[in-house]
Amino acid sequence: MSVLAQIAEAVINGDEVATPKLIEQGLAAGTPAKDLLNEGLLKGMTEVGRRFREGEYFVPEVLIAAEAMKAGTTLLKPHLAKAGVKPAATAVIGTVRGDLHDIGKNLVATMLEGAGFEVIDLGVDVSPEKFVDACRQRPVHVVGMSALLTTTMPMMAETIKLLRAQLQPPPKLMIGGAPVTDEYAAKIGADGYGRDAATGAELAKQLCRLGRN
Ligand code: B1M
Repeated sequence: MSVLAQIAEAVINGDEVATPKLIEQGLAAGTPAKDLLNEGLLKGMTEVGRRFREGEYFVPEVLIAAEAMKAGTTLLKPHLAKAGVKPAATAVIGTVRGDLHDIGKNLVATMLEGAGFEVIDLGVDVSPEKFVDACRQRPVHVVGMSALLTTTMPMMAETIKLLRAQLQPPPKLMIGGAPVTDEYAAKIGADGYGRDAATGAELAKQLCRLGRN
């Protein structure tokens, strides 16, 4: 098995020890950092996303795979920067004001990274103004809002309203979280709704017109 296939496999298996070792091995053998990222780590994470979407993997497996991917990307980052490899697009993500749930949001952030996005994670209890500020500091392609409470869902509507009023043109706007639906997304003027972390990342790619893996 090639080192790239082994890296993908290590991420799929959530092997936090083997993943960075294999990245080191690949770098030592002269494999371009970009290939180690795209054909190794991201390929593995795409498969994790597929398994999660199809019910073969559950939250713990995804979290463990995310740790393995993080161990690999930490090692790879300086090499990617040296090689001038830039993320395909930038995503800002956060749990909206009044809401402290972040397990799902963190999974979406991981899947977005796994899909090649640079992710600016604003954390929890994020005000509409903070979302706007984050988009003013850099070019942002997509903003993701998460809400787990029926009482904080209307905050997504307020955030969307402010983002659309303050940013011309506004980034693509997507929402998600257990109580959220497609109908609600349409009602409040979001560009889309992600049912889970994997479909959220796929949606972000579609909204930013990045190719499907
Ligand atoms: Co809270 N809580 N909680 N809680 N909590 C719920 C959500 C609840 C349904 C429990 C219940 O009553 N059955 C209920 C909400 C009821 C409602 O509004 N209808 C509830 C409540 C009431 C509360 C408090 C008000 C309780 C209290 O204090 N009286 C309080 C509110 C605090 C606040 O936010 N201001 C509260 C507090 C907490 C804890 C802090 C204890 C903890 C959160 C810890 C944390 O997140 N760091 C917590 C937890 C853990 C839950 C449950 C048990 C689990 C949520 C979770 O992490 N699920 C939850 C009940 C349940 O769902 N079984 C509950 C796993 C996670 C992977 O799924 O977040 O749905 P989820 O994310 C999914 C998708 O929704 C989607 O992808 C993810 C992965 O597939 N997704 C996106 C999420 N965001 C997305 C964004 C996208 C796309 C997809 O694009 C941007």
